[in-house]
Amino acid sequence: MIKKLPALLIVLALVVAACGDDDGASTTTTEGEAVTTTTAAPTGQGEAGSTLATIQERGVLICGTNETLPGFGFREADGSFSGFDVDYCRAIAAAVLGDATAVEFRPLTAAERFTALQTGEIDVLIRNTTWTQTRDTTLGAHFAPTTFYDGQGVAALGSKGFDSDSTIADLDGAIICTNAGTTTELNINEAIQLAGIADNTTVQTFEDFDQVMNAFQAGSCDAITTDKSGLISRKATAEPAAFRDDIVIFGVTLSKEPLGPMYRSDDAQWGDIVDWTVYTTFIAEEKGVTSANIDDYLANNPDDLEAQRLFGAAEDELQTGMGLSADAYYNAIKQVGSYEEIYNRNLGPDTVFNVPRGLNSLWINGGLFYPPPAR
Ligand SMILES: N[C@@H](CCC(=O)N[C@@H](CS)C(=O)NCC(=O)O)C(=O)O
Repeated sequence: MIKKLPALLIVLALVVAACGDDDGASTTTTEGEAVTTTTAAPTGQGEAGSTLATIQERGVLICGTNETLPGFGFREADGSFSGFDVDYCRAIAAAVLGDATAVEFRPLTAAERFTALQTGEIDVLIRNTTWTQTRDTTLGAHFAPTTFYDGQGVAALGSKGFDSDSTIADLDGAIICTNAGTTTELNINEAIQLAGIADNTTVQTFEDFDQVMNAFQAGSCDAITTDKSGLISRKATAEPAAFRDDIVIFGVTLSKEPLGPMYRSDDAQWGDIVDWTVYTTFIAEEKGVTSANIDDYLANNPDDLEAQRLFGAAEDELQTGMGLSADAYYNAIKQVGSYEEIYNRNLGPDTVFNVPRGLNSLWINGGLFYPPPAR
């Protein structure tokens, strides 16, 4: 009990900070992130190494995610969750619990997400979250390898004279809308200043992106801005078709937005487990291993010692040393799939989004994914 008291005080300090109340010790950035010099220690699970034990005891992974971003994190009409980020929650559950369905999805807005991670309300945050220096160094958290390389974009309506060649300077006098608690908000404010249009131009923020889209559709916003993946997702699912077809995404990219899972930094074992779940999806794609062929692959490729180790079929496997079962990453691939499968299922050519792989390709295909060797 005595041991728990400081943790409680830290939680309270973070909650106060997240609500924007500057008490001198803690401050919030315009992203709504709790930034504190003395209370950044993670508070959720206490002892290092205990996240895994907590999840195993609970029998369920609690994954913070989006519920309003089709293709990444979305709550379907029947209450189920879908999306690229959601599948990474499932892959971690498969690795840790042997069951990709053992996940409780906790929908979070951008402004809520970091407090939920810090207080231990969630085990991991996978919600189109950009890896930045502030978030990496002041929130008591770390990032897993990037799963989606993105960049910030802007969209407006063709009927108002915009097209894909439009620039930030063309937004002089406009109302530009986005959601609060994001890197987006910071980047757009910098961009309008650099374009010399800040005096005339308004950046308006909303709690979530559904509100942004509603205001855009109602004509209260001249332009919207967020990660380009988000713009593609929102355009593809906008109704009615006349509005959807009128939305144009500018060619310009305002920033780098490397998106990936985020976890508390007090528990290195947990961080390794999440990191290697991500690497395993890359390695599986490198080898052409899929959920459908993994058993045949292991049976037919006894000389691929790396695969035999990573998927738990060899004596010198490394997963048990990480606190997992030997077949942890076999389960992740068997039940959820390789990076390519996760990508195609949610964003690929057969989906309404059809997002080109671009930077989100393996190094052997000209992209940025270069997983370390599993040895
Ligand atoms: N990647 C950026 C932006 C994340 C973000 O919140 N994006 C918006 C638009 S793609 C979103 O997810 N909106 C859904 C919501 O807030 O409910 C960040 O980490 O700050």
